[in-house]
Amino acid sequence: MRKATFTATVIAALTLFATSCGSSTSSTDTVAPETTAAAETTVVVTETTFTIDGAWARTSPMESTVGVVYMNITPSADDALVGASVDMAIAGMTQVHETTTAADGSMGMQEIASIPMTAGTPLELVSGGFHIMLMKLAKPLETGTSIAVTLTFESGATTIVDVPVLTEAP
Ligand SMILES: [Cu+2]
Repeated sequence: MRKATFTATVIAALTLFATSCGSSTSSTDTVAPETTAAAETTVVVTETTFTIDGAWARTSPMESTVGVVYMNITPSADDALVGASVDMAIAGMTQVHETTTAADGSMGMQEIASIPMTAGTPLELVSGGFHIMLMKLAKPLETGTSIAVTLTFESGATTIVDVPVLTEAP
């Protein structure tokens, strides 16, 4: 039954196509809706899902004005992490960092504009690697609280992660 229906639909579509191509004077009217339909098909939005696990922020010592956030982000499609942010009431500035090792072996870190992500593979934000840096903390991060961290991806997608403040990795 299904096969028969499908065939009938194809024939109908072909007939319609032939009709629109065949007439030249009324083609503007006929072609316009087809163009719209095609455009709508192209614009189908494929939603990328981001699976987050192991998210945590390290408790900051009383005098500290910086904090750090770690997590694993697994995208369902290739993408790139291009930014992170938190409420200004928590930290005045948030950056995505990479840990670097200088020629003399000393460790440092710097802001990174984009971290490529492969579908199905976790991007690990870990101590000694990529991480989210909270700077100009309004007050030290306290264990038992949590921070809403907004992640921004190259595709334009954003996701908000509720990050618990812990003393050590979960
Ligand atoms: Cu950092």
